Amino acid sequence: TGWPILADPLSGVRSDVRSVANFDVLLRHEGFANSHVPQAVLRFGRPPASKVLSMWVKNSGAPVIQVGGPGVIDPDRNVVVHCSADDVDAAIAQGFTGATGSRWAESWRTSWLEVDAIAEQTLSELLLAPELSEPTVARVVADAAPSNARVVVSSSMPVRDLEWFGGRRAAAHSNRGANGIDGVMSTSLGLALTGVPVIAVIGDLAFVHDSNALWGIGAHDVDLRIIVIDNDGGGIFSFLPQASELPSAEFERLFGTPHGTDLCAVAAAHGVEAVSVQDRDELIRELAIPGPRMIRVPSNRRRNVAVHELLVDEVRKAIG
Ligand SMILES: Cc1ncc(C[n+]2csc(CCOP(=O)(O)OP(=O)(O)O)c2C)c(N)n1
Repeated sequence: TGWPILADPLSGVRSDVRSVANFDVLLRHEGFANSHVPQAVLRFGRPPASKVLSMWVKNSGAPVIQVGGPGVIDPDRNVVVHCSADDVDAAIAQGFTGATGSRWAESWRTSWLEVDAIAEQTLSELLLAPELSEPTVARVVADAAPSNARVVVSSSMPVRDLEWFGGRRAAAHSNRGANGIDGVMSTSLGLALTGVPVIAVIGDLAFVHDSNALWGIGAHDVDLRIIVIDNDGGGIFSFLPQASELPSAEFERLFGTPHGTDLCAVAAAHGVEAVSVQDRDELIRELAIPGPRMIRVPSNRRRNVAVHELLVDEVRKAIG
């Protein structure tokens, strides 16, 4: 139809040439966001994790046509029509072509894809740096996961980092539900029990929350490779205003919630081999080894915010 497709890693269409993978970072560029305001939004399934995207759609006042379910997913109260994918197929079969082929449609989509390509190139180069960061982990997983492997990302930052920095190849499963961090190890193990290699990318709190899923893992022949991003607490909260507005001790007690758990020891207690990695190449090497294994990536919550800001800034500069 000529409409740009803003595709998250859970959509399965992210690698399509018509997809815009870096939509979150693009929409943080005020000039781009303001000059690309939509008149209507067709949304398949539930919204991506990006708050920037949902606010941009909401503020545009554009009507949202939601395709598929489950149920009517309408957190921003802007869904005007709910229909099924079959309804869309039927409309196309009846000759609905939208603006396909029109000069307007082509230039609209191209204006997205050109800027997306700039963002993609900028991020790809920056994320090649040897230092490990949480966005780098997302990009490495998207690019270096074996082609037959499935990726599972936990709620909180892993699902967001894959969406924002994972690039075009990012594809994953995630229990989105109500953003719960629970059950991620169990989901990953369940998927691995189907016989496919699984790479689980999970925050330290989510890992600790469901580490019990590893109980008895040795009795199963599973290739489960667990990447735990260990920033010792809830890294997502450092992006919120309370991170700077509360006294640091109070913020840590209420939001950061550091626990100091020795995560490699937790894995070892379940008979799962565990290593800590220090740089990008080491992560790539470890990721190639079949599981069950755990790879711990040490991180720092405050530095993580700075890394995100730097990446977004560099893309902003590259777009101009
Ligand atoms: C079951 C459940 N309990 C609590 C929360 C609230 N919560 C949202 S994000 C978060 C922190 C998660 O920390 P971690 O898994 O280490 O990921 P990070 O934020 O560091 O990416 C918490 C506790 C939740 N979403 N789900």
